[in-house]
Amino acid sequence: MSESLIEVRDNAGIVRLTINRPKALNALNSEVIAELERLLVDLEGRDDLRAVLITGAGEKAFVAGADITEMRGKSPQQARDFAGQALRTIKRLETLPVPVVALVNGFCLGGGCELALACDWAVASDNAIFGQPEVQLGVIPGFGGTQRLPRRVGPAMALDLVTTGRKIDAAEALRIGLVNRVMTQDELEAYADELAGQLGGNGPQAVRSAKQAVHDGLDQDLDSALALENSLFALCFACEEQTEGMGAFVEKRKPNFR
Ligand code: CO8
Repeated sequence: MSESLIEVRDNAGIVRLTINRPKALNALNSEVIAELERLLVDLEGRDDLRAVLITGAGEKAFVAGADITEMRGKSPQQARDFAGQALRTIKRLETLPVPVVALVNGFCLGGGCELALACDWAVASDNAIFGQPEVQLGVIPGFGGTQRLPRRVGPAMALDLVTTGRKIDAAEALRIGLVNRVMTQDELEAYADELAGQLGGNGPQAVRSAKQAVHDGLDQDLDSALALENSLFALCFACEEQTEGMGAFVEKRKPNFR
């Protein structure tokens, strides 16, 4: 039986997806993207989902980009379709209702960097290398990089990276805000458990609402976004979680969120 292109591990609703093409440094071809989309459609419908972690197989690469061998012979229309499939899939990842975190365990280039940018945050191993080198191949980022990178690191730094195609190390990625934390490969491996511990004690619906407030609010002017927060905050008081969470505080016990 052929090995799955994406391995799935589920620890009490903390789902870890591992892109599994280590021989091609986990490059994204249309099969990987289609499998990722199928998995995400399943995850979208799960009420017990708490977080999604995405990483690459092996110790060398997160994802070294879109698959250049597959892309090189495409016509403009085929390129548009291929990028369209990836854009749709990456958007599904971004809009999952729970925190989505990239565990960047090595090369994170081109489409790999664009995948990481669609995650709510990223943590990187100290050997990780980032970049949008598409101009060196005669193209531009096509999986959202020209739009999400400036929103994450600001337009000047994004333009530096997408026009020079230069690669940066984990320390620089941390400095410019592309990743939240840098750790060793071993620590990165343990991060899923750490996250399970951190999220496990929180109200699951509150975590979802917090993500929704940040994401939806960023697309709005400040006054509308503050009104959105106010509505979502009020809605918490219609949930059992708020009764349990605040009740537990007053009774000096740990909350038991269901
Ligand atoms: N696509 C296909 N195969 C790849 C890719 C890739 N992106 N990256 C690495 N591989 C393969 C190599 O060809 C090699 O295969 P083989 O063993 O069969 O020769 C294997 O992975 C190992 O790679 P290397 O031998 O090159 O390993 P090195 O340690 O020497 O180098 C690098 C590692 C620096 C990461 C190097 O592999 C590299 O530069 N890779 C390409 C990085 C890149 O340019 N990425 C951007 C791709 S373009 C993109 O993502 C655009 C997205 C938008 C597309 C729009 C749709 C049309």
